[in-house]
Amino acid sequence: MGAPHWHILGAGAMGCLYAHALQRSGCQITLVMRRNMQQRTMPLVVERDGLLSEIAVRVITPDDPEVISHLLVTTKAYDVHSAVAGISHLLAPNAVVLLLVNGMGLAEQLGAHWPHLDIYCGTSTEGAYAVGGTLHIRHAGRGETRIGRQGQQVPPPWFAQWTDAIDPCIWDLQIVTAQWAKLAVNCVINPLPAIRGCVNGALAQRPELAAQVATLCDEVAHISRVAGYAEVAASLPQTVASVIASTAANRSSMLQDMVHGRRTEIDYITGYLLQVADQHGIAAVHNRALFEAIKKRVH
Ligand code: KPL
Repeated sequence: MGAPHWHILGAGAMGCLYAHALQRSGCQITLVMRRNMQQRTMPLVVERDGLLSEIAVRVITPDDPEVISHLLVTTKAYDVHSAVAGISHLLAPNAVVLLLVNGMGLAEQLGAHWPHLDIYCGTSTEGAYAVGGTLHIRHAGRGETRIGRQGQQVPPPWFAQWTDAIDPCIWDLQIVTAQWAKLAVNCVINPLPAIRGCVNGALAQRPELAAQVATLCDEVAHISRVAGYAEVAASLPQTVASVIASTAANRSSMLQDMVHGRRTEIDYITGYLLQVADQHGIAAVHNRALFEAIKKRVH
């Protein structure tokens, strides 16, 4: 069997990063863009350590006659459902759908709506952001990609191509725990700099912010423990400290969304945490206050 043809929905920084890596490793890649897009190929540029690498990537729109067998979704969490609905007529029966998006619970929502789809989840700690130009991104920090489906021990055949293309790419038997670990870090690091308008590094440098980080970590760790993620809870303060250090100069994605007047992913990050807290009767006052403060600014 040849390398699968991946269609990518969501040509933001992460979508471009994966498109570039997969195409360079020999996969056929197509970006699914908006209906008014005229071009059929586009240059995609990835900047890494000051070096530019450009590829030409194929582009289609939902109006094109196409059958999608493997779909990578890298949209914002709140766009997943409507974006998949917009191309559902192109999906092969039993198409593979890999969700590499923030937040949790989205695979279950898609599965309930489209039970025939073969859905997998992933989470990534790669750092990348758009630098102007339509498909031009800068790789800001090396991380890892974890992919899995809760309870599935053996990776599907297509996963081999991912390990060739992405270094490191890990088949995670506990993908839900990996997603929760990312969500827990995001609950602390994403909204706080968004409200304070600072880079991530300020959370360690400014004493009042460091104190808030500690309070949030305690609360998120408590919810994590009660929800069954004791290991995530135990290492949360160290994980948060190391993510702050490795992304010190970065502006969190939520801050960038707020600066550009865009909707944020707060409902899928802190909002999801609060749903779990509610299920367990935990007040989560600090996360709730942050959630409400973000909701007041945009949305
Ligand atoms: O993933 C991130 C984001 O900005 O979305 C963090 C971990 C907060 C790093 O900036």
